[in-house]
Amino acid sequence: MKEQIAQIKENAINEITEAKTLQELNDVRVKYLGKKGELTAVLRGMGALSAEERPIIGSLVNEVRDSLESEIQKNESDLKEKALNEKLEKERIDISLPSTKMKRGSKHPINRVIEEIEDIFVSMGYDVVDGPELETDEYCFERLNLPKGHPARDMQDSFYVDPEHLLRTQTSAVQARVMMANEEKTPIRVICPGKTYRRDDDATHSHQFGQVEGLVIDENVSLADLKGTLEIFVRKMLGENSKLRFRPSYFPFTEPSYEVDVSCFKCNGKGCNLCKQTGWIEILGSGMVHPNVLEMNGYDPKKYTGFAFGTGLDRLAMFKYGITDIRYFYTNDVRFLNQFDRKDV
Ligand code: 2U9
Repeated sequence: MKEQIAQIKENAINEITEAKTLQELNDVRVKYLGKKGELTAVLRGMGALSAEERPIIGSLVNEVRDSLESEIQKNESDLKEKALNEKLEKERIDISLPSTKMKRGSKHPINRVIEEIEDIFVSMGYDVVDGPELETDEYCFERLNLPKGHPARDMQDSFYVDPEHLLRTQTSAVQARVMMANEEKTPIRVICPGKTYRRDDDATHSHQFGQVEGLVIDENVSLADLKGTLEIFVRKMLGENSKLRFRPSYFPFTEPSYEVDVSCFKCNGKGCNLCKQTGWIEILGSGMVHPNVLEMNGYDPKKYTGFAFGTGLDRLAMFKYGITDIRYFYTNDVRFLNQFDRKDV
């Protein structure tokens, strides 16, 4: 029996060494050590042995099984390493090959302007607020001191979807919503950028355009606060040497109201084609919030005052980036957009 075991061991070791693949190695394992394997069969036949022989043969079989196991393990790790090396060799990557060029997008100039405005006002403690583009007549007009039949409603030919709903003509509706939503009637400091819609569609006007409006409400807010705020904003946005000029104007939601000009940043106020030789460019509308608007939106005009302002994003972007035709913003010609690649991002 000892010879039989020695023979099994010799055969098994030979076959283990000769196994070329993990599959072949596993077959050898099954052949000798599996349930129906040759070595297992020896163990099964031990019942026929004498009581003295049994432990001797038993420990011999265990010894052989251990050495076959370790031999298999050794060959297995060699084969695994070999397989891995072959795989790595097959999948070798040539890192010196040129890469596939990825086309990077660039931020639209209008979005750049929005982000810049947001940064300026957030640094002064303002919140940025959004609202619906489809508005009610109530928030777009009524609550802004524009009752039905008010002549200013004709000024802004609007897109009505039904008698009570329209595409917002200005973002002011958002500020009215902020005022109404503030149940404690605490001070407000917000800017509201967004898309607005009017029935213009000639060469210089688009039916849809970007706007940002601001609203501040608190005790003792004065015209000086409005002027100081707009001065900081314009200087940060268009250059530290910008000068502002306030011209009296009319808006239904503010009283007094002003149109705000900035000294031409191309000619520094001397007069050029950009400012049509006037030295000034109109960029903002503004004013002190009309007491009716405060009252209609739940703020006591005896306690509170406020200022508001609004500007067109397209115009600002045109000035800032020297763009001459508003239509470039909306045709999405990549040659135009590529000029604003992500150098500063
Ligand atoms: C509330 C109270 C007051 C917002 C204001 C302007 C002046 C203004 C226009 C400038 C160019 C829009 O894009 S544009 O046509 N805006 O001139 N907007 S004051 O006043 C408000 C808004 C909301 C509750």
